[in-house]
Amino acid sequence: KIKSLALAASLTLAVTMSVGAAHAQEVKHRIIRFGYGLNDISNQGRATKVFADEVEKLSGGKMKVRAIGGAALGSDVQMQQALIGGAQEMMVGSTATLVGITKEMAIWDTPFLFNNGKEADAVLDGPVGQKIMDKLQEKGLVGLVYWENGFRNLTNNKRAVAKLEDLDGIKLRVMQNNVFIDSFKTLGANAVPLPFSELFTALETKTVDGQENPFNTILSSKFYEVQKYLTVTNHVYSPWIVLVSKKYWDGLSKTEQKVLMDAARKSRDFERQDTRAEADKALADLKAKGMQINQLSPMEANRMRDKLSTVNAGIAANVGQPLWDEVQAAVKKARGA
Ligand code: KDG
Repeated sequence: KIKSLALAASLTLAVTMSVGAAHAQEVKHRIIRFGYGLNDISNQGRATKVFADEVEKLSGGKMKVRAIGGAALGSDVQMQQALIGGAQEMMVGSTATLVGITKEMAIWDTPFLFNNGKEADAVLDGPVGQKIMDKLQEKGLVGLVYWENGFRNLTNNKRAVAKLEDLDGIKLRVMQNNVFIDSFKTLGANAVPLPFSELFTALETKTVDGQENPFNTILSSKFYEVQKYLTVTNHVYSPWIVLVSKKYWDGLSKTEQKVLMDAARKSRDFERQDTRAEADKALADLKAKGMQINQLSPMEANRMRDKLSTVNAGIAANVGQPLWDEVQAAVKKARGA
């Protein structure tokens, strides 16, 4: 009797396990709405296409990514809420727009945190980058990978910004994020938070005088049509982050999750290369389009950096000193110091 009970138990176990395993490996027909803010011809659009193609390939054509650019599904903040609620499956957007959900994301807004892409990759893809990404889960979002938005530079219509004082009174659109608002207020500009989707019109109608974004975006979003001066400031490195709705993610099989993760990694590697190649020649392109370009002198960059040290203290207080220290240590390590 005991023997048959044990047999029944082990049979039940075997059946449960194989059903579980089948379920874990199952790949269903799925349509994934993947939203982003820039247009299709941007670096964001190109990498989304790589992601979509890879998902289709890895899933044997069962999982299809519907890429929806140009903020047609809403601004970053609106899409994040749709993901949390389960009304949209995926998106890519700025980490800066996530700070209202996960305050630790503000660490990536630290002015002059990274000197180059290599440092950014090492820290973002390393343990502390993962730790910050994982904090999104308790808020209903799953971060897969960081992409490169890039080093941000300043454009405006008022004057060439050669020194700190030239920023005085310039009405500058910033992302909807306190660190950006504080940073530019500290530097003397009149910082106006606006979603990216409203930026071109705000520049065109002169609601704001200027904005700051990587060369790639100034080019792909045609800001050169409505902005005269470009100052190479490289004042902060912006990451993008590829997100999945946690509600959606939790309903996927292990195999389906792996398809998304593998495709995200592939898109990340493509995106960083593509973005850097474009950034390398974008300045010449922007000049050819008629923008007047100047470099911020190292002395003026240092004056900005000094002024912004109060902002750094605020970020450290907000995210917690231990996390701040961890990121600083990771940067140091990436620098080989
Ligand atoms: O959806 C647009 C975003 O990806 C955003 O990151 C672009 O850097 C950006 C900005 O200035 O809003």
